[in-house]
Amino acid sequence: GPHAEWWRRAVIYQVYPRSFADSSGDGIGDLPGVTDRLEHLAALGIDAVWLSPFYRSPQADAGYDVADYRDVDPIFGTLGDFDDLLVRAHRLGIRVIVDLVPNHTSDEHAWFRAALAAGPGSPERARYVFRAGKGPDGSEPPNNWTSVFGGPAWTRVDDGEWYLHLFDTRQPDLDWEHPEVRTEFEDVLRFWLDRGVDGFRIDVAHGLVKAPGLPDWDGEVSMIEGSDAVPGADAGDTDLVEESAAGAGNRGPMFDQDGVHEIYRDWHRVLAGYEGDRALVAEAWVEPLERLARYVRPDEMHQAFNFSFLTTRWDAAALRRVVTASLEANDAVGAPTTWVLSNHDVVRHTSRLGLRDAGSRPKGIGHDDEQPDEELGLRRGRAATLLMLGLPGSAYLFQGEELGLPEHTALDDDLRQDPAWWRSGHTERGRDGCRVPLPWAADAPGFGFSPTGATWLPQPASWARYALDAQRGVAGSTYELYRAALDLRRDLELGTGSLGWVDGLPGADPATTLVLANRAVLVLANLGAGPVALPERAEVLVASGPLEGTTDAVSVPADTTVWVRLPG
Ligand code: TEU
Repeated sequence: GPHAEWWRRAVIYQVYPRSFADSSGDGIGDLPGVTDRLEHLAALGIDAVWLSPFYRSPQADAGYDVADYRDVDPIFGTLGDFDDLLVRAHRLGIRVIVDLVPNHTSDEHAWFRAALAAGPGSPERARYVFRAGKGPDGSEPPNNWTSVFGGPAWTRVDDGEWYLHLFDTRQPDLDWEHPEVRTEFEDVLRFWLDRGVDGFRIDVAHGLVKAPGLPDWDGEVSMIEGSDAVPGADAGDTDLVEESAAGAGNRGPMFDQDGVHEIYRDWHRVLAGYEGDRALVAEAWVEPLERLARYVRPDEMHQAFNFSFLTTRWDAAALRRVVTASLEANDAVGAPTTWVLSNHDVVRHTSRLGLRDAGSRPKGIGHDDEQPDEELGLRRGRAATLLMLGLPGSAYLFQGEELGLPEHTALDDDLRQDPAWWRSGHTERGRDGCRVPLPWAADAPGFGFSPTGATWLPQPASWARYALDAQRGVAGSTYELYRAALDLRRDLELGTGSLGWVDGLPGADPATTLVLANRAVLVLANLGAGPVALPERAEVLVASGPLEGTTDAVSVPADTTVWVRLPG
């Protein structure tokens, strides 16, 4: 039917429940808050939502530390609230993807509590990665791995054994060689599939299987600054992130082991047993793109996040290379490409693009750091979005980007909650700045996030201009830009189109202007300093910002993207 393999072209909106909308008044967003605002999402024109974790959790990593995979945390509501959300979303034609966190559990998960109680050598410990320490009294960690959040990846328990945690100490890694771990997660998949979810976003999908013997390793484990956006480019390439040499970081013994694919083949079969095109999307910080594409081979996952844009500068040649490389790598395995500009782990793209090096630094920004130029960032952010939405494939949006929200860069340090902030010894700013509660109403306390005005993180006073009610129906607003683009993208079927680079458009310097054709649409992104003239009689469908010139001679100013239809 027309909706078969919907995920190939879907625009999927990430809801971070803690910060989307609060119905209870405690200042923390919840599932009924999401349900109440589903009409906003339907009006925006997205195809699906991905809900970040709402399961029972002590919230040591904002819910990515799950204590019970089959229940909703009381701060977010109840299972009944989840069922309501799902029914209402489906009625509005919105699919729902939930987040599955299989690499680690919470330290409050029943299995981990049992493992602590049972002691060394017990079957309970075998579900996790417990080891004896090194050194005469075992006081040295079993190997030299460090946690993604900083510090050693091992913690010692009272009886002297150590357990592995690639993330926080409160997120013990499971042992995926253990058959019970495998059956348990297949059951968890079925639990949510039976309730009617349309798919799963698989957290740290490249991390589950570790190299046998857990060998020492001297590379970086950090996920973000290690990304080399462009496969095959040499280290001297100035378009690239400086740290690209650290890219090998993701291929250490803790990530992207061949054995992980067997798990996803099993899961593929589980999903295939259900009607309705359920989908799996891999969160795998893996490179190069050919290596990432292995996660979306025909019998594995359906999508993988393509994080290339997070580390690519605002540079026409660099962007063209990553777009081409992304499409090629996915075409080779018959999977759709995905595009991502923002998510809950990185600096919002409007702020990345407002920095001097324009775009390539997705780590946190603090008040002492270089501050983004908010207007420039917004302008480029809108241009980047219109470029992304003009590409074939599936696109992910992070809540608030439809409002043009910037990163909150002036949070008081004592309010920061991200474990990456304090585990790194404050060398990382952490991810709180992109997780600030959304502004819905310009004049309400807390910008209408909660009925009481409470917000779990403070919002900058300057956010009134970004509130939904300040933008809805306002020509030229970021919200109306997203709406128009999503509308056109759907009508013109750009998601299932194919890309052709257009060279030699008069006046468009390929060093600074990207020009591509997708179905009937020509997408032109001007990343240069001066205006680019549009071909005569080109019909402008949508523009990321104001255009210049007269009706007969339209030109596209710097840092602006347009979609046009050519005459004839
Ligand atoms: O993130 C995976 C990951 O390794 C990075 O995005 C990481 O969060 C970042 O480098 C830290 O600075 C996933 C989730 O998206 C993230 O929110 C969780 O914290 C993490 O897994 C652990 O579950």
